[in-house]
Amino acid sequence: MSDLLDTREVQNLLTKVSGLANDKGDARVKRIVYRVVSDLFKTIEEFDVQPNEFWSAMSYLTELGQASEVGLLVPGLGLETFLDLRTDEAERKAGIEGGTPRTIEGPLYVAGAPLSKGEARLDEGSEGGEVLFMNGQVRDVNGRPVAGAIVDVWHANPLGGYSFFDPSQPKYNLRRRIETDAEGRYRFRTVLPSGYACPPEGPTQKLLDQLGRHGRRPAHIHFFVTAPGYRKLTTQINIDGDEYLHDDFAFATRDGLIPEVHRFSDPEEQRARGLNAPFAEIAFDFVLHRERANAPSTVVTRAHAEAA
Ligand code: MBD
Ligand code: FE
Repeated sequence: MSDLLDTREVQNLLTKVSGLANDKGDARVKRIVYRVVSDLFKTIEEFDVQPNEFWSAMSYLTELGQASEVGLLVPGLGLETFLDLRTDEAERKAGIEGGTPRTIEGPLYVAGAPLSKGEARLDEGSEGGEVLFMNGQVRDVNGRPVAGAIVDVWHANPLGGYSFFDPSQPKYNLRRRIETDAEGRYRFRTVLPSGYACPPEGPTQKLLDQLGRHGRRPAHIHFFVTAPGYRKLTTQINIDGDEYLHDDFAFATRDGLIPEVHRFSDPEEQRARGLNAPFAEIAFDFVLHRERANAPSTVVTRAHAEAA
């Protein structure tokens, strides 16, 4: 590689750029900016990046922000999964083991969904698709039920679209918060989601195309599970059988998060649930860890929409 990076001129430039030559500002930010800009300089050198290529990358970043797809490219590049792997490692070091595996939040959570006790219906009956009943228990690692936990659930409709981001859906469609009952139980009725596909004309898919990758996710259901005194669990379950189950562009599929889907095609069983078509049922329990001081909090502060 060239010696340009090692010249006094470039080294002085980096020092001044990152504010390391002054005594104001934030020391951690300065060190991180120094590293990131230095690494960019190195990349430009190593690949002999030409000005046209550089400015095309800057246009790309602008477009990514304008299309509100930063939160989509981040999981697509494995960055959100890497943050999870780091949290997993920190927990292992703190002696936290077992419990329901975490996986990424993704970009499509909306705060403030309707709250109910014990049970909820997530759809308004206008979705089509196959009815899904899901139920389970929130427990601690010692098997004790956690009453009063909040199961905050959100998922896509049978077309793979999420309410709020898809303005054709009702407010908070397929988004609810359910408080567990005295036995730590929750249950809900909804419709089976379909997998998600990145907007085909968007900047995320544009980069994925250049990487020879698709932008598809298997069908999945997201959860935040919280309870006072417990570590917040951010996770998802996948719908078994999906062709993208182990080929997720967002790298969120994990062992332990693919519950069995029970199918009910017997008309008697359908009638008993007030239905006249085959339906599906999933049982899934969430196991939480108690909060503790020696591990970083799992409460992640990030910008969320709130339905108007
Ligand atoms: C999703 O539904 C999702 O969960 C992620 C991580 C990325 C894009 C769409
Ligand atoms: Fe999702």
